[in-house]
Amino acid sequence: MPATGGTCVAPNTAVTRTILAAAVLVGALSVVHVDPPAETRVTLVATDYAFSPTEIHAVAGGSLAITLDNRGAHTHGLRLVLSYGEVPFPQNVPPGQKVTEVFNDLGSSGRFRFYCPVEDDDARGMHGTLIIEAAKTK
Ligand SMILES: [Cu+2]
Repeated sequence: MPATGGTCVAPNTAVTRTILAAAVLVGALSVVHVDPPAETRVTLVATDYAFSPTEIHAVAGGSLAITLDNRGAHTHGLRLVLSYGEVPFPQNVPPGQKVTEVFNDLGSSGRFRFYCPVEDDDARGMHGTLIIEAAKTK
């Protein structure tokens, strides 16, 4: 009974394919897609005695590349206050110079601050808000 067998096999195969397709689809939908870590680049201009911009946004789990561009007449530096503590810019920047550093551990999301640790520059106005946003999922 090859003809009957053939007609029996074909629907079964189709049903199997449908079940497999549905399983694959369900599997695909249940996977949480996470974007690769975001890299944020910002140029922070330092003058005597302010930073511009005064607000920096970055993404938790990503990296933050900061170019500190000192256009003031005095040496300036930078410290980031993050969820786990303060992280210094590795060097102070002399007047007229630019230095870029990359911060790879931004800690948890939240609203933090950054400031210039040189003398009393923070009190003179050299500070800003650092917003670490939660990594996006979709
Ligand atoms: Cu300063």
